[in-house]
Amino acid sequence: NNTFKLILLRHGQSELNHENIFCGWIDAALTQKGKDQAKNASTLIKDYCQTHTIPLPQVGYISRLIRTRQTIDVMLAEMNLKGSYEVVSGSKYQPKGEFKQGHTSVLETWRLNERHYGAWQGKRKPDILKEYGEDQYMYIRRDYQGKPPHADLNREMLQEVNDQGPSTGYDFKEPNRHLKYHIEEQNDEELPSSESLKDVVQRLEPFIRNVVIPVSQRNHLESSLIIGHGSSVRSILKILQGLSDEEIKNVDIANATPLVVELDKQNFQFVRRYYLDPEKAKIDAEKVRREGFQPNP
Ligand code: DG2
Repeated sequence: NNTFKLILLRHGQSELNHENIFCGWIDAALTQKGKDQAKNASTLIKDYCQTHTIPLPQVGYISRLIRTRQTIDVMLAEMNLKGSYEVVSGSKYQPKGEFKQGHTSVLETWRLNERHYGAWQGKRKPDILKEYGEDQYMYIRRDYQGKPPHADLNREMLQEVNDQGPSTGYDFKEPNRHLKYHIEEQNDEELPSSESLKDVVQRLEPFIRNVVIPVSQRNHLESSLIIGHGSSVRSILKILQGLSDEEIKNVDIANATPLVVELDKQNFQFVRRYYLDPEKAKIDAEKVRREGFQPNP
């Protein structure tokens, strides 16, 4: 076993995924299907760790959005692991003690958040596709530099409900930023109001290099689990695998499909990556790409 296994996962289906609505930093919860997907993911991970005779992940990373927290909660319960949770606001971290087997230290960071989808947040994908046209829609969704128009942060601060509301009638609220991200604001983190994938890579890379890798290396961990979002998982692949701006355009990440990135234990260089259920991953990724083109995902 000369590789460290970094297990990447996009959270299970959220209420806004289900409604075909751009979510970004809106704090949507998981659907029942999303929770079931999280359970299936933990079964795959349990089998994987058993086959490779490595302990279940002793360290987990999640974003500050509730859909990743709910995903890991379901998974830890399913794997019989106890969890403790801690918010890390910057890109430095000093563990308070040793990591133990049977316990998972979960570190929460805004750097793993979905990209801020700007003014597109809360809007239906088919409506945006109609408004912008196919080329522009796909450019903003998938080009490395594609960026939606900025969100009106006053709305986000005031926690207003979207005027028109999504056509399905789901009553979502945008989180009050000052309440939700006060730890980050106190530490002078600059939080965005719209992001491209490039912006996500820039905010996430220091966390991967200064927290995830040293924590794994210094504590001789065999594996860790990262629960992120479509854009944060794509960013991690870009960072660790060194994918080009062109290559990353064609990568889509389905909900709750475990993706293992093996890194050399000596230098933490990329060795290989694979899905634990490659056939399902392929079919589901294609569906993600086509979101907006059909009425429902
Ligand atoms: C989706 C990604 O992110 O949307 O923000 O709506 O992973 O948090 O559900 P997630 C969103 P696409 O970029 O795939 O359209």
